[in-house]
Amino acid sequence: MPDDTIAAVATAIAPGEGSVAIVRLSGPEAEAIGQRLFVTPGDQPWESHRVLYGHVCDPASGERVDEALLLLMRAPRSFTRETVVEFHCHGGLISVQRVLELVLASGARRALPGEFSQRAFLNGRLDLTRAEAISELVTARSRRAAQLAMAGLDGGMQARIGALRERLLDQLAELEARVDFEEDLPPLDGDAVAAELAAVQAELEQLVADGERGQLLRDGLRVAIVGRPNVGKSSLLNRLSCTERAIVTDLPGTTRDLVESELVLHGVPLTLLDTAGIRSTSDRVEQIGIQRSRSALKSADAVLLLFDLSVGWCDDDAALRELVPDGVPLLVVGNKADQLKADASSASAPADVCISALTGAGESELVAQLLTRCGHSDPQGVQLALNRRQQDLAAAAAVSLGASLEAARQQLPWDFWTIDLRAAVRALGEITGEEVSEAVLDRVFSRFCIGK
Ligand SMILES: Nc1nc2c(ncn2[C@@H]2O[C@H](COP(=O)(O)OP(=O)(O)OP(=O)(O)O)[C@@H](O)[C@H]2O)c(=O)[nH]1
Ligand SMILES: [Mg+2]
Repeated sequence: MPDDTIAAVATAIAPGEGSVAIVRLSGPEAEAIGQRLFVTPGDQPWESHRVLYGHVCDPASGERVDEALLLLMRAPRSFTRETVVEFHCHGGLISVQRVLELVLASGARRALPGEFSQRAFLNGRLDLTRAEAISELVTARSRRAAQLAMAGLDGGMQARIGALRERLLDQLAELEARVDFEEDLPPLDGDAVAAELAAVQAELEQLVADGERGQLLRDGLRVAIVGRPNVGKSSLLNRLSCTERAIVTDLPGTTRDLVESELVLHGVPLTLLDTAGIRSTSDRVEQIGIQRSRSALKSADAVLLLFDLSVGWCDDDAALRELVPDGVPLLVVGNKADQLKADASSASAPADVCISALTGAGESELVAQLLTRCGHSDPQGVQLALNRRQQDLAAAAAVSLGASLEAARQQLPWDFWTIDLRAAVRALGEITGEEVSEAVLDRVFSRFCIGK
């Protein structure tokens, strides 16, 4: 168990923003440090789970550094199950940093990312899936991602994985007993064991597939809008993001640099990239912009290739389509449908969807097709989603179960079944945190933000 006291600013740090900032301490010295630095007027009792009003003062000079509230939560009734002290200071950068410096000068150590949560885990306050869910909630970029994180925080993942692990442990116990005391025990029905292992394996595979869809809600997508000059790329970016983010003119070559916009479509966080129209040009600045368009096209998670319906699909559009890497979802979008003459339907031939960035026609069809191509077909379908780490472990467990089932199929002795079954149990225990090494824990928590 850690025996030192850690401290960090627990709230977001951004210049000039936020009205309250919290400096959080956890550990055996937290209360003593709080008493040393906090001066309270009047007769306020220093009690746990009470808010005190006062000033944070520099004990060396007596200078008042900030007016603040202090919250003391004595062990074990705190997030970390250690004694926690929080200074609720005025927001802004300078005074909060000074409060933290005083706390550090009084004997606390700067907390590593996720170290408060790591202590909560080590002290049995949280299981690993809940701890990870907290981090996911903090970093969620869409409401759906936050809902998934909350499902994990409510213990849904722990219960689900824990139950599967229990089922495997039951089978493992039966098998191991037969390895040692076969003749003293009633015979074991190998088919029933194999059926149970196969059922757990199927559930794990389903969880991995759901996790893949959940990943989209967590990580979001980078979508590049590319096309020849003047086809309406910037107009589309502005329409989808409901802002006048990018400059639009009727001059080809208006956009010279990448323009990014963050938005959420059907729960999926998107970074939309408007790019310079691709053509051959002697303009130096435009050439550099076009180079950036080409790299955006190659590195994006998905590409919207725009062309102008009033001009029609041409060889240059076709050449651009060739640049999109294999396997990257691509949607060919005909724009300026409002200018398309009724008798010119051939112009729209290669288009997956026709829109007008000017009027908004076709926009919802475009969004629906884009998300479908990126694998987001049923936004409400995923209720629980494993993160990457958990997915890898669940997939490894499913593979181990496959090996056990193979031993079953070949009717090998019981101890051959148990080897891989034990590996599967261990992998699930690594998800829930019941069987996890310190190195893995350090890696998991280091991805958290500081102060969490
Ligand atoms: N009629 C019509 N005009 C459009 C539509 N979309 C864009 N435009 C016009 O087309 C012109 C070019 O639009 P932009 O959005 O600047 O085109 P772009 O593809 O970003 O052009 P570059 O930045 O030069 O590559 C502007 O005059 C827009 O108003 C549309 O759907 N219908
Ligand atoms: Mg543009």
